[in-house]
Amino acid sequence: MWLPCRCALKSAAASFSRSGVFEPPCLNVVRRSSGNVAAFMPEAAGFLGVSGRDALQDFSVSDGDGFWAAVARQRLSWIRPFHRVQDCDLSRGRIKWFEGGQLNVSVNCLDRHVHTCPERVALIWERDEKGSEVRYTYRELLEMTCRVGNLLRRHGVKKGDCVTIYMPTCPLAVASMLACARIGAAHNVVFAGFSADALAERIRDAESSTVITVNQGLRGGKVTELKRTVDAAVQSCPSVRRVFVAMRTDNPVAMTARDIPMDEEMLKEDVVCEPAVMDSEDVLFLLYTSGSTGKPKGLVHTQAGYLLYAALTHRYVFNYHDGDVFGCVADIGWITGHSYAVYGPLANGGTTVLFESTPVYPDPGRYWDMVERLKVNQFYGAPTAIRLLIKYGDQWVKKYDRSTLKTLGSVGEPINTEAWEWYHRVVGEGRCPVVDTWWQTETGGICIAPKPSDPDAEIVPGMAMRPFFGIKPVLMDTEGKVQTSNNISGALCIAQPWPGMARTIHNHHQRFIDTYCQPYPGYFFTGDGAYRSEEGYYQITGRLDDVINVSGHRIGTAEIEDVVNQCPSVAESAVIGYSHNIKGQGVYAFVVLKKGVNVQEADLSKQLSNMVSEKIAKYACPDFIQFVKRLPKTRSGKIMRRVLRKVVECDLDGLGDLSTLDDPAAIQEIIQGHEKLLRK
Ligand code: 6R9
Repeated sequence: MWLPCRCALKSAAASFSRSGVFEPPCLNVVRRSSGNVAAFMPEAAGFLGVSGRDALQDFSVSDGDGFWAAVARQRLSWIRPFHRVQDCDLSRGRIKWFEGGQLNVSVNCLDRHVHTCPERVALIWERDEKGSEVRYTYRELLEMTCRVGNLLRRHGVKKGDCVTIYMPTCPLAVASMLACARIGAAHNVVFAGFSADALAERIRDAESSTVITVNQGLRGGKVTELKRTVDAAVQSCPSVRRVFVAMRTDNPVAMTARDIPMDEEMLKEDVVCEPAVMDSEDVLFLLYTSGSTGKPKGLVHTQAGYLLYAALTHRYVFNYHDGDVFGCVADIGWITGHSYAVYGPLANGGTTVLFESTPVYPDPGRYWDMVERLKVNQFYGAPTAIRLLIKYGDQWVKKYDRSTLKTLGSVGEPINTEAWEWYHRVVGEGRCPVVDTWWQTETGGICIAPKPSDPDAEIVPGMAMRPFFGIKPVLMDTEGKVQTSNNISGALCIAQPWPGMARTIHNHHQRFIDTYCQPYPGYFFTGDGAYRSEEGYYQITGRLDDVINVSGHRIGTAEIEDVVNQCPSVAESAVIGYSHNIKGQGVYAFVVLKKGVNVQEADLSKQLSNMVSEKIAKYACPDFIQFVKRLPKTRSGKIMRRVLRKVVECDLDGLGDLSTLDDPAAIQEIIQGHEKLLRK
């Protein structure tokens, strides 16, 4: 694997950022003082009459253009200034920010920091092997990025192409993302836990002709054959012309004519790479996520708006300051890794941790050992890991010095009160604010979180609470009307566009409109339900569609059903989520066999699990498979998932109105079968 080279031959930083065309970055510096708001947020210095965080939030929503223009001018470095802040029409799915503006995202994340502080650490790679972390300075990361950029260019990757990255969380993966941004290609990072079929589907949909991978992955001490998975995937991807293979372990792998040894070839490249001039609305990346159909959606994020939103939320939700070490333990294959392990921290000139391992490897003290060793100031993780660690006891936490911690973050799923309290009391010694951050792949960055808020403002356990700047959440009733009162639940929508939101679904703009813009015309529909408390705080109650959340990973029930239904013995299936005490939600599959099929249920269960793991990923495998004679359906043939959910939750009193059921006897059989399965 590419390691930092400690001797710089020449400066790789693009020199045009010194030309005076754009304002030099001046982060965390108060230029003009205008009351306490400017001390808190320098970008707000010009907002006359705005004092206090609440007033700033109000201003950011009521004068969104004024707010975002000021922030965009000051926080990003532009090659050419934008002439229009936004041109959006949510009802038509038209979202454009900072039109006329030109910039390069990699210059914003690297070159400008190399000019001011080349030797500052950009990345700390917390490798799977504990205690072997590697640091990369901004200069080194820029050089690595430039080499990858030149390599991609030399092999014909052009502006507008899409490069699929199938790699573990490591510096070369970050450099690959930034190299794409440098030369104007979009990246499509696919989580390295996805199977060959899932990877192939994403490569094909993204129309990638280039893939970047490693020989093998290493996670929790276990080797995964990533190159072999890519080999299998590209068999069904005729568009793929080249596969770059970097070496994460020392074990050689079979190379084909299509494969290019990446580390070796990078050595031949120059450390200077001319950045492409990009329009604000050019594509920065695609990221696939599950929806309520069987086909994952390639959400599209663009350059300026995404970067600005990731940077601003990183700075203010976590109260990140220069010199802090930011520890987001998410994999780069998810949006959290994109926004808070890579783009947000790097745009802010921060030091960010890349965590390659698991919370329990080599033992359940791994996170806190890392916090002590790397002197982590902000720790950002998932409730599922917290719940897992609670089971191992406090001693694994207390063994390590956590005095550097200032803020603790949670993301991916609702955090239950017990987990929140433990995180706050044991991990944070009761002195670190816990920020439960709600957001989605679609939103690009955090939309609701307890911070920023006044230092003494309350934080309620298990609640995301307050909208971020520029975010106006609304709750809709069943008729699609905005509910204005408090102490009420509804479908969570966002009433006005914000720079970080996804622009479309790759090649399926109509699906984007249908999913997010049509359900409540004029509003962005999140797919989540939420409750607004008496005090006006938001609490997310969960998905309203057929998407479940397993260990913080989204998966559409339809995707799992599609795989199960491919089994020749299966007539049909229904997959639902149920409450699981560690994973948040588990997967429960009801399966109807074809007539005349005579198989051992245990064997078939194993076969179906293997199929899900091979076609999607391990985390999507059902925890329970119940074979049933028929599924409860309405007379029009719709599976009544509501009823199945109640059976699995053992809430038989809550089965509700069964009068629309085609065959009420089906339910009795299902209840009995469920009880039998639990007794096993
Ligand atoms: C960032 C991320 C998004 C879905 C989202 C919601 C759930 C995320 C949450 C949360 C309750 C939180 N979710 N954060 N639910 N509280 N703090 O996770 O993106 O993978 O796209 O998932 O996750 O249901 O709609 P993504």
